[in-house]
Amino acid sequence: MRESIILITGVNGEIGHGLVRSLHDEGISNLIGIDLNTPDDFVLERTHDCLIGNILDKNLLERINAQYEVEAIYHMAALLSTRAEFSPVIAHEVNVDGTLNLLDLAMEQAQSRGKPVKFFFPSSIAVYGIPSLDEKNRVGAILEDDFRYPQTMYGCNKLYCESLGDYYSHYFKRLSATDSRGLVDFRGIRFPGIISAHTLPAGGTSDYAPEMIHAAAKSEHYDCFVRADATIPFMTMQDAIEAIQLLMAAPQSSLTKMVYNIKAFNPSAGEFLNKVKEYYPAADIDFVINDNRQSIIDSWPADVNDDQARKDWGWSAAHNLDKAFADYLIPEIRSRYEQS
Ligand code: AKB
Repeated sequence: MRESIILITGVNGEIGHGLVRSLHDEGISNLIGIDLNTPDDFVLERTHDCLIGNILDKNLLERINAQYEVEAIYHMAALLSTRAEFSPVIAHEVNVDGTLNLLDLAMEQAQSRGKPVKFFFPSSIAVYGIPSLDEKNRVGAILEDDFRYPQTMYGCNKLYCESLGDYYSHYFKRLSATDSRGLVDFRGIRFPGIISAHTLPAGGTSDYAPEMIHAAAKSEHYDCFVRADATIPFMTMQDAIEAIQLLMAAPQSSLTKMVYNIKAFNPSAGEFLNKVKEYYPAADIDFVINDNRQSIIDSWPADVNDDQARKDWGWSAAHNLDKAFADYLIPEIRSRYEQS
């Protein structure tokens, strides 16, 4: 008998850490991680095993396929938006070919088990591309079907992978004799910027918010690379993980979309800095604008409409901006830096 497992790719990344923390706290002990780098002790102590390797390595995925029964895949590995602009072809390989490999693994597993494999895909507000700042300010909270004209390689990759998820769930090899519909149970969330108290992001364009608060906590200088009026939605890592768990637990029959918007709060960078200064009055933060990164933020929505996630699977953020700081970021960040 093959051992039954839950697979997390990019397990040593930000959301990987958050997921491992929460699944482990729920008592789930059959987590297998994959990461390019050896995960830190936090992850190693909370997983059954971690495989060091690349999701582009088909031999590695074949070994997993042969050795385990995969119940669910949380596919978190990706190159984020800023990093992807420096290496678009590599980003395409990792973000698209890597996702294709994982969807294929899910399909093979589902076919051999004769039951669906749940597949969680973290999409992003980067799938949206609003042509001008005037239009961004005018349109306000946008729906899932609006403005899907991404301006970054990462956004293009995420949008295409949403379609691949739809293909694997509903139309896979429809000309063959075997009916594979529903075997891959693909569920996605278009995340806003995520702010964790425990980890720092790497290579994203929404990184300015988490970087500001962590720099202030460590009494370090920080140059914020977007203007004070730059506005996109954000949420805490706790809320992001809660959303993944809620969506993955929802009955398939209640889902009307494959990929959902969710939101929590959407301060401008200036408003976020003011909040940081309420807790760290000496925060040493300047605005030193990088026009190219700013233009990416300008193309992303200032707000999204998440009514469908609320209706279909009961989504609602626990943290608005005030609660994010008072109940989560400040207490956890303080204890983190006091310990180190
Ligand atoms: C990024 O900035 O690339 C990500 C995202 C918004 O998906 N954090």
